[in-house]
Amino acid sequence: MFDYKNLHVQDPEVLTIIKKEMKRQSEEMELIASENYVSKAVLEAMGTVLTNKYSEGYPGHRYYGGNQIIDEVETIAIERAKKLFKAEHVNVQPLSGSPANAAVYFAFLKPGDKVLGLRLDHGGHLSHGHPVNFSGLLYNFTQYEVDMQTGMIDMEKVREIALREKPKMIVAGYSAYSREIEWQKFKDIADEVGAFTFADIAHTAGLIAAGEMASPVPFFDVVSTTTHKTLRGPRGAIIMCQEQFAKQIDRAVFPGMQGGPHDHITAAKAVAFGEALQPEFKQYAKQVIANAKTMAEEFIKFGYRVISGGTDNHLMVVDMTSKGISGKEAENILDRCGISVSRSTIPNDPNPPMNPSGVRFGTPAITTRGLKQEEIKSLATWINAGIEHRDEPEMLDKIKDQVREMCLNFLIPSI
Ligand code: DSN
Repeated sequence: MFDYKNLHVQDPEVLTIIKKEMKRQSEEMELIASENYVSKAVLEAMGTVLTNKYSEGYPGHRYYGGNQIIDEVETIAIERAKKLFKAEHVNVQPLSGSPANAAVYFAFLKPGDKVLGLRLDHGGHLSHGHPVNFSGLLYNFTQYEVDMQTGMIDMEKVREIALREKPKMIVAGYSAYSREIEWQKFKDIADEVGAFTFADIAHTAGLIAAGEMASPVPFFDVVSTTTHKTLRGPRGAIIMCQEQFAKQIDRAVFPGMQGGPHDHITAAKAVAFGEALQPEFKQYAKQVIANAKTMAEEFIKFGYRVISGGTDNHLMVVDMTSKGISGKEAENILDRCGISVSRSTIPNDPNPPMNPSGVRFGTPAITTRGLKQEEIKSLATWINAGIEHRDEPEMLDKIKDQVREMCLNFLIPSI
């Protein structure tokens, strides 16, 4: 990989910090559902002179000179994304997930328009209408919920709300929801009330691209995704839409929301899409799901309440109060053991978002490392031991050593 010899001479202070993070990533287990490890090729594409270029506009229509080569890289990223998701039109310029979603709203809505989105504490995303977010401030969101008994979305309830509210857009696709999404039912409801359909598949894009989960792309009006979660590309996003909305999406991204795209990231997106088109990526996606299912089963065996009783994708939300501990406390204890997780609300959480009741666990990163069901069982055992013996420093030290040893046997591709 990179030898960092220039950084070493010019700015050892920053290099020291980068090296500390490399060591942390190498020696700790990453169970944050939205994180992953890029390949060496993706990392190399990001560290290129393409970062030096300004290229407002689109291939063949730029507002700066010297963009003939940038046009080639953006075109290849677009073509690969179209093939990967079977999309009619793709914009590869969005800088990240929230800006992509802002562009989608900007393309389809006027401020004050009515929209349906899933509540944040039920698994939705901030940009799906939370009152502190631009989405909730600019648009008139009504939030739907998961069913408290099943932990799953009740499509009859969504239909009732849609018939009552008559939204202009319905948002589906979530950040902390572990079940298949009934895309076709969302589409049917939207058609019944005359709403646009918008899917945010940031979390499951890799699983969808691999054909391991159902895709909304062929029939939803517009679909956004980040490129760095299960899709395993650089930090960024894309928007896909039906051809009839292509112009309004492109205009909303540029000049509506953004200036120059990040061309070095566009190159890395192209590389990641190329990787996701390979047969090995399908195996990866299958294993991500198999690992998550095993992890959920193990947690249930250990007596944890897993929201919805399991998972169909790469993540699960676990109610830590079933073990007499908050999500934040669990996050801290697991950090102490060399395991990174993110605390999470549970549906109708009685506790505040900074100290919620749950933890969200995900398997994309550890699957990239090569972990399979056998290792997942060990990991779940250590997690449970850490939670149950949280007041025993020697036990926590022992778990940390075991985690580190496993990490050193399953290396990160880019380090
Ligand atoms: N921050 C991402 C996540 O963790 O799900 C979503 O934006």
